[in-house]
Amino acid sequence: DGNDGTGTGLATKTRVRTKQPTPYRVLMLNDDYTPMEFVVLCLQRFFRMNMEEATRVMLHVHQKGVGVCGVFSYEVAETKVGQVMDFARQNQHPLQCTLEKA
Ligand code: TYC
Repeated sequence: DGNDGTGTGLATKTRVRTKQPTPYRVLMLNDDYTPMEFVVLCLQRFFRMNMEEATRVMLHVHQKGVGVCGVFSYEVAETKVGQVMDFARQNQHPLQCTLEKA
């Protein structure tokens, strides 16, 4: 409970730190060349989306230019951006993924 448990009444209370990490959005950007199926595969593989969800997000990006893949801590967001960018480069697609403070 934050007291010292000795019954002395000593003022030993401390606040439990509950600070949450700053959330970051991972964004997928549209381009003219990356195949739709490849974007769907990325969303399934790196963001654990099912086919329906991944297709919906991909079509949103295709039509609007940008879409949200998910919201994560900075460390997780940065890792996912790297995974998508590495996978796109390996497959010679210009797909771009980035992050921003949510
Ligand atoms: N615009 C691409 C096409 O017509 C498909 C695409 C969708 C590319 C989403 C990137 O993030 C993206 N083949």
